[in-house]
Amino acid sequence: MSPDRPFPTETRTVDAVVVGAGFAGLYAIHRLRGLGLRVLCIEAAPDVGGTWYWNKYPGARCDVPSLEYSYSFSEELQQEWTWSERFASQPEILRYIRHVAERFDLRRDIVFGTRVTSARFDEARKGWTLATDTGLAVQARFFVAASGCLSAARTPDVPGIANFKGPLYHSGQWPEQAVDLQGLRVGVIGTGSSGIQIIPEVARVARQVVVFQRTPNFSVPARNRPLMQEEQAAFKRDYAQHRARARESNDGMLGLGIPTQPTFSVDEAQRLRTYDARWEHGGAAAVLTPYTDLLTDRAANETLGEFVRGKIRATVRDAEVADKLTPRDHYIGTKRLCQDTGYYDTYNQPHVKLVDIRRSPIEQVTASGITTREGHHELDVLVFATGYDAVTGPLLAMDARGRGGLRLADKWAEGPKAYLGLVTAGFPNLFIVTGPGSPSVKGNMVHSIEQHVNFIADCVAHMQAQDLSLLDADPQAEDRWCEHVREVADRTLFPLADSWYVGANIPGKPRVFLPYVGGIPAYRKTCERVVANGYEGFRLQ
Ligand code: N01
Repeated sequence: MSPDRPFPTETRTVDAVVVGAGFAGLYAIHRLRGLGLRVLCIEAAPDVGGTWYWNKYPGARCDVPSLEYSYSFSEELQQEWTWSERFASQPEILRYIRHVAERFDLRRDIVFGTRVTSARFDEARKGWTLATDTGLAVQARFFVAASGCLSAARTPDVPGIANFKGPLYHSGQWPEQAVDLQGLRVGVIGTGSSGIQIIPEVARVARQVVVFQRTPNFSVPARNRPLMQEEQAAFKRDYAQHRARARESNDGMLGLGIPTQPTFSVDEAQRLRTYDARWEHGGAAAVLTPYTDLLTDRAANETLGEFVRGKIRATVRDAEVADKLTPRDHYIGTKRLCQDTGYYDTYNQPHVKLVDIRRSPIEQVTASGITTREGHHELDVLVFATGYDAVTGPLLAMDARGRGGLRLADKWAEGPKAYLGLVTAGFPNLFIVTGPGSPSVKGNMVHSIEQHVNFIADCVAHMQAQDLSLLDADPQAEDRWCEHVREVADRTLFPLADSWYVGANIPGKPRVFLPYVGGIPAYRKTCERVVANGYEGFRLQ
């Protein structure tokens, strides 16, 4: 027996096993318990929080407004919790999630510090057996994978990495204990959303910061600020209406309203005034949504891309550095648009250095730093903000085997297939929360999580009421859905970018556009139609 698959020392039998105790897993426990099911949740971390437990890096903050990035299922909860800032910081979101876990008494059904090592479907028992790295085995009729979309952190295999003498951190596995970077020389690899949040914060305390950038990214100011008491109270008075309105937008967020005009329906002067106003308002959602066609029309997109490039040039004093920071390889918004506080300005500080590793690639990590083609950088600490094996990575890591021993990794060898991003044919009674082919990362995650968990709980309730024990996807319905997801993506500029949305950041990962970009309202209507038609596309018995 391999060390990561110890013999079971304890076997527990429940009705539903949930993997992950982040936003998705916690709500799944709550809903499934409400149906009278015995539920057990398995969580790798020592606490609840998921993404918001692991991403404790300096500057970690949500890019969805806090009043919207929160559960809507309980009116009391949304009324009683007070947010302190427009965009909540990681510690505040973690406090909120802990509060939810206490308030709904969820912890008693969670085992912490336990990682799933395998999941097997058993035809005779019509259920799943999950093995874990602690020896705990769990048998359950239903398996709910709430393991997150951005939870499989990836540290690239840079030559010599093991030789580095100082500490090395990944943004998504930040240690529990405070990391003191005061007076140190810090190397940061990666300039995605995480790197762009980390770099200004590290620059506040470090003696020197060296940023190793492979691809420049677009970023827009967050314009975070404290939330005024009266503003919050006013929002809460109409909470239900705000939530309902947000559900009608493609990304599940209020933003500045749903766009109605195409880009070239207004003249350039008017357009620039609009872009400027949104830049001043702050937030990626506001900047990306003034016009209907910014993510479908190349020329329209370029007007916004060029506007942001102009902002970079106007902010960064050294023209050569500004040029290195200017993205030209993708259409704005086709990689997740970053949102920052003082990112570009950070490069005006004399102790912050930008190394373009496309021009001067990293040759190796040594005991004392990083050597690129152009020279050696002495460093005390390395920070990897190098991203994730997104969406499919956490699911494949559980080594799920469905009917006839079919491995999920084999079924998905050419790319993931899932009906509505919720279920995958051949893996009965397995539900995926925000899986591939659902809106998931293309909008307000908390909204999509609630919608998926409600769908799952309603489906389980339907099975209970009808005395059904097995649910699977019809492979043809699954194929049609995957084709639809692809077609919808192909009508946009998204698939053109080498982003994690298509798996381009993971060597060898099949290039498949992972989320559904048809918008949250269209997706929700499809789910509602599926249910109204007696779970069309599902096989229930
Ligand atoms: O990861 P990323 P992230 N050598 O994959 C670089 C969410 N999020 O953790 O572009 C050198 O976006 C890579 O370079 P390149 C959000 O959805 C949200 O930053 O592949 N560099 C890139 O610069 C986000 O999109 C917030 O050329 C290497 C970076 O590392 C998602 O999480 C905050 C490399 C990775 O960027 C992931 O963001 C944080 C190598 N071998 C995260 N490999 C909010 O604001 C990779 N890179 C809410």
